[in-house]
Amino acid sequence: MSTKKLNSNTPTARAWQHRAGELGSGLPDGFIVGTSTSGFQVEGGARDGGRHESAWDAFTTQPGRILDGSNASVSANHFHRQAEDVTLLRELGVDAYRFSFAWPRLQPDGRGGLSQSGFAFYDRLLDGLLRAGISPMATLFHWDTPLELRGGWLNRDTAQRFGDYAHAVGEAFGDRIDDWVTLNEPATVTLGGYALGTQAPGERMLFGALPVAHHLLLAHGLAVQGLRAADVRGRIGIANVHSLVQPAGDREADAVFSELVDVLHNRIFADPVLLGRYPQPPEQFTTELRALIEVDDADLRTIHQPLDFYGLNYRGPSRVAAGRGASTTADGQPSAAAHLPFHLEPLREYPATGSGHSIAPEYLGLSLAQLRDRYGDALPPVWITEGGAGFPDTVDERGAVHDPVRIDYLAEHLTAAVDAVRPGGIAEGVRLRGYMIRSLLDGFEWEAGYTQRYGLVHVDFPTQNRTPKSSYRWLQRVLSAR
Ligand code: IFM
Repeated sequence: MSTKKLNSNTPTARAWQHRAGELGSGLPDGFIVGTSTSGFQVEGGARDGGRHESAWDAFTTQPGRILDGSNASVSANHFHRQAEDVTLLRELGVDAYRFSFAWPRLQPDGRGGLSQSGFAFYDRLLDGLLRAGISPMATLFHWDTPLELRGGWLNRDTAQRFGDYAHAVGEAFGDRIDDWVTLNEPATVTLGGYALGTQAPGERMLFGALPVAHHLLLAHGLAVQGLRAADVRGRIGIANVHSLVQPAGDREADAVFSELVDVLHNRIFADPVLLGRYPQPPEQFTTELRALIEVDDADLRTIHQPLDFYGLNYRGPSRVAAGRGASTTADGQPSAAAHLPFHLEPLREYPATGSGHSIAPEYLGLSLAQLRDRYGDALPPVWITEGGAGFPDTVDERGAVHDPVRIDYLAEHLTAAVDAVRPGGIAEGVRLRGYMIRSLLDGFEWEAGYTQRYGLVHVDFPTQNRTPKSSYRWLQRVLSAR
């Protein structure tokens, strides 16, 4: 059996399109539904208003790094079209919108005061959202590290710079933001950016990347302190990507590597934040993980700040097998992952999105249950801070985008999340606040360039025309049926 990658217009028999009202009326009272984007992925406006370069701008100039050779200098041009995009959000009927402040737009060199033009852009966005009755959730760091910060996240000083930036942004916007996310997916930055080199800045340090994880976590703690010192009125949390990890077979080595991947992908980013300590790695790997085991207790105290919520970004489960894999980079070269003594295997029993993530909604409930079981009372209320599906998408001859598979995906994941936390559900006890659908708009999908689209709204990049997909119309009906 091989994994079947779907396109969003693959015919589906599941007919969620017709059951929007049923889904909407079944959502619990007060359950918040929003959409999310991130600055680098949708804003464009690369040089407008004095935005300086980020590590991702530099990465996109390196040959072979981005699947279609593209960059994000225009992308969905949200920088110039924010008013139209807020109208799309209002007409969609969402309760909340998650966006990210682009660090090099607000603080071009990663230090010093906030730029006036950067401030003006987000000031208008926030006013527009509030006028439309949409609750803003703001992420402080969604991967666009200012290039001026030499050494990026290998340099401990970047954490200090981030704490200062958080404080300045908190002072500027703290009266208007309901929810603050310090970091988006420090695991992806560490693993993709520094361990494997598939993402910016492209380092291939394998276990040598672990200090990056520590500096990011320190940055999180300093940012929470910075926001609280700025007396922001909103709630504060972090968005971590969690993947339930299981061994591919019943060999002892599969189990050991599976535990290692769980530590590297999930637990080193959640345990210190929620419990104030790094996890114990499988004993075979204590040498590789020494950089974390031997950290100063004072750092752990900084990282372990009281949080108002915990964000779960969900893509799907992972299956781990012992032995080297045949992993390649965007341009088909062997990736650093090919040097590891284990590899990830696809879950062949599930179909996959165009981006290759298993469509396995039951694992969303299982991930919530795992968080509850691991962290118990230390787990604050939870948000699904990202959940959505990327496909190439197809525009039909009338200019419409029919994406029934995305509708199924969203319906089944929303249902799985809500059902999991109901009385008697597998994750009963988790206080689930809401679900942020990725994404409002198609945009720059990192190393995949523009080959995968996540939007509820299609963006024709040459003309910048926005066309709501059938998933947008479907979600409109779900939300109005509440
Ligand atoms: O688009 C990204 C997002 O920026 C971070 N989480 C994963 C998404 C899909 O790859």
